[in-house]
Amino acid sequence: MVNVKMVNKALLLLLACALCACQQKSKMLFGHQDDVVYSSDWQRLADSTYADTRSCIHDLTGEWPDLIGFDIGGIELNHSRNLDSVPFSRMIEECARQFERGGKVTLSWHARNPLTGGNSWDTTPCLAQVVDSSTAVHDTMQVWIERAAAFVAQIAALQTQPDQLIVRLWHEQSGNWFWWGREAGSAEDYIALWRWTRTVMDKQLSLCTSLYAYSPDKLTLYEDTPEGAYRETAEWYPGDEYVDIIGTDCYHHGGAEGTEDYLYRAHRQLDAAARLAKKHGKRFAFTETGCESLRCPNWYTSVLLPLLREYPDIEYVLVWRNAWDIPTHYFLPQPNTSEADDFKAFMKQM
Ligand code: BMA
Repeated sequence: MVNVKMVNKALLLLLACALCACQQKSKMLFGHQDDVVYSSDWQRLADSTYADTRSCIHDLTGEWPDLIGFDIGGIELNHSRNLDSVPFSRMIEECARQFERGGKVTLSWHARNPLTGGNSWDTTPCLAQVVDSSTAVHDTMQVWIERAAAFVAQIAALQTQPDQLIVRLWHEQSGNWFWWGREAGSAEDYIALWRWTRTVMDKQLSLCTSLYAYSPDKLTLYEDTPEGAYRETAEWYPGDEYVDIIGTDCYHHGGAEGTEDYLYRAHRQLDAAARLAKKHGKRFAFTETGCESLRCPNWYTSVLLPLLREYPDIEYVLVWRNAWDIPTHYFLPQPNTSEADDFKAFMKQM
């Protein structure tokens, strides 16, 4: 005879597990670029030890960040510091600490223009040459990708848990501000660059693993409809074998008056990325966002939070850096300000 009590107990257990799984799934991670190396009024930019680690998010909330973003721009030239003066040795130390705490790291790469040697924003066209294996620019790029891959491999090897490292390659290609942007070459060339980069990285990472993220920005190539946005997002997609996470980058400009425009673009882009992610069975993220100088009051609780609530499948959201070198270029508030209270309230409700 079936013991009713036991069946009830088993059902309750199942329900508890299901609830638990739901709760785990809905835990969206929050990240900040360069969170532990500087803020607008402090710097930890020496090649030093763990002892003086500090974090913008920890200063605000008392908690260590779920996710930290770092940029490896400069590694291609064997520089000792990245384009924002973060020593690569320091980056490695901070990644190790972050992984030990159980957190995640996302890497981006503002690589220089391999044709001119100018920075990422030097849009002198070069993409077709870069992917043409008969050119000298291709040879340069091969060396650059190998250097980047060797550095990424060092970081990947520090992971203490699966899926702690996310490498976001050739981001914001839908814009026209980087040399790999959509005006600089065809979707075919962009995809070739992406696949080549990932292939070299995979080889150097060997047994270590990383997740790879694809993240367009503004979508203006086709008609301003959900279909047009999706078409552009899908056209530059490097392919299922190469991409693990599909996301988008979208910023709030123009203070409170810019809210409507931000939400409009964010919806378009998030909808397109979510649709592509679903279709291809990929993870989904809000790979970069923010409101510079927090010019829109209570931005975190009044603009970002309601937006995120509409997209429970977003795995993580990353806001950009609190630059030590540009006073107005910050995306997290300073502690002890009204905006800090807003951010704390946001983090509690995330
Ligand atoms: C940009 C700005 C730049 C910075 C670059 C790489 O969005 O923050 O000042 O050099 O990212 O971090």
